Amino acid sequence: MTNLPQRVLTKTQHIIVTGLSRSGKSTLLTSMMAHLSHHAEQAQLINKLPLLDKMANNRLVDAKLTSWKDEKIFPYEAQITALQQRQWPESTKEISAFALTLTLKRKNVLAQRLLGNQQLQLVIHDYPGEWLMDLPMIDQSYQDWSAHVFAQQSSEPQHSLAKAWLTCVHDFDFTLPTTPVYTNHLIESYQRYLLEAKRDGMTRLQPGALLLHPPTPRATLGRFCPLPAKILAQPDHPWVLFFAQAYHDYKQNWLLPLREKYFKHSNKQVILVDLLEGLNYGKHYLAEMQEALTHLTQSFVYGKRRWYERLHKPISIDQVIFVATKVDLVPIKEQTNLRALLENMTQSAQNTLAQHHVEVVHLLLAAITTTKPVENAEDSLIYKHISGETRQVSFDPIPTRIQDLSENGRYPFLPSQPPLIKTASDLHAMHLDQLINRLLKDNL
Ligand SMILES: Nc1nc2c(ncn2[C@@H]2O[C@H](COP(=O)(O)OP(=O)(O)OP(=O)(O)O)[C@@H](O)[C@H]2O)c(=O)[nH]1
Ligand SMILES: [Mg+2]
Repeated sequence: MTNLPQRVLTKTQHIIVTGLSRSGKSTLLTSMMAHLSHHAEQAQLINKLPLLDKMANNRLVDAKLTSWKDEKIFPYEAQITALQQRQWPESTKEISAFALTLTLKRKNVLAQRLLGNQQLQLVIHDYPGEWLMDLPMIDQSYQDWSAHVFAQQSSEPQHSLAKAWLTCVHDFDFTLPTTPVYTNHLIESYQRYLLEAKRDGMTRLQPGALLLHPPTPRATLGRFCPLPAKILAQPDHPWVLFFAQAYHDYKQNWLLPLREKYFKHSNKQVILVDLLEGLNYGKHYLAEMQEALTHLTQSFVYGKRRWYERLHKPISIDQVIFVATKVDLVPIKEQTNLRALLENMTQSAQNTLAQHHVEVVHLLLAAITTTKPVENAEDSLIYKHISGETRQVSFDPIPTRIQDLSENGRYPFLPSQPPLIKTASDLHAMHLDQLINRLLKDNL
């Protein structure tokens, strides 16, 4: 019996890791792989995933990273090489995938004797955060999208950042023909705003194609910008027709296939949120992030499938795990509040999910620990700044609700260096075992 075809013994779970740009997706995947392969090694001296052991009862025999179908494989080795040089890996430019194949002993002794080890394959994609932000556009018309962008730019902090663009579009002569010279003039002004807003930490910036080109041959897609209300009010205006067509092409030829291929086949969703960047930038930024999260949850298919629906109902997400990332950047004492803030931030997304009977979990996580606590100063941390200098910082108590965030609170964002490591197994994480447990829970 032990030589049953491997595919019969392999269970495949698709997990979608969702997170805005720079939220920590790639670092998490790297750390997860490093820890699981270390954990599976028989000769390991220190157990860095203690909770996993408790649940899985030492059943993990092997963890392997393999390619998935014909997709580009996640550059794990390159990520580790960068970390060995004390550099954070680069921002992701293209989509990659991997299958994390875990070999496990079975819980039931008899089944283990009859069938041998069980294989669980977790299929995970990594992609630039920008692509995610565009998904809600699929359900919006060009006109609605345009109006929405201008509404966003009427309040701070976007308003100040958009000044040059708003002047440009306001003074623009829309009787000019829609030839490349003029369309590019307008698009490039909008693109400069997007790039500047991204540098300033804004997240809801669309279309992502103006920040990062879709892979060729689609490189010409996504070249449009919003139009002011006075022009939009004329549905047959040549500029409206021109940009509405470009918007339509972007949706049909890039966003829809993207969603179909990468975002529609998962059972579990991990949503990464970098709250610390938010705390550092202030209330407006956190509120903006909250809205982005709510919009995001509208782009996925949720719902618990009953056992008799499994064959005919398309795959849908039945568990969502919200994760506050990089928690090594706050003192341990503040982690309880940070978790409450995460729950507060995701409240409206949770309401949507509750309607679909989706299980929602909140976790804190540091994929790579880069700081140390300070003796006798619970509100402080010590870390190595990217300049190489060792620094100590202290924090004010973190609020549990966005509205309680004080404008003068001290929530420093620490540009820390990754730790000095020789091999991948030297990496340390915080609460990673809790996340892995959740991902494996229904399969063990
Ligand atoms: N201290 C600390 N910093 C982290 C951690 N994870 C990520 N970072 C920082 O956050 C940055 C972004 O992390 P990435 O993993 O590249 O984020 P991403 O979501 O893949 O970003 P994109 O590829 O641009 O969408 C890194 O370069 C690090 O500076 C962590 O666990 N601890
Ligand atoms: Mg990345």
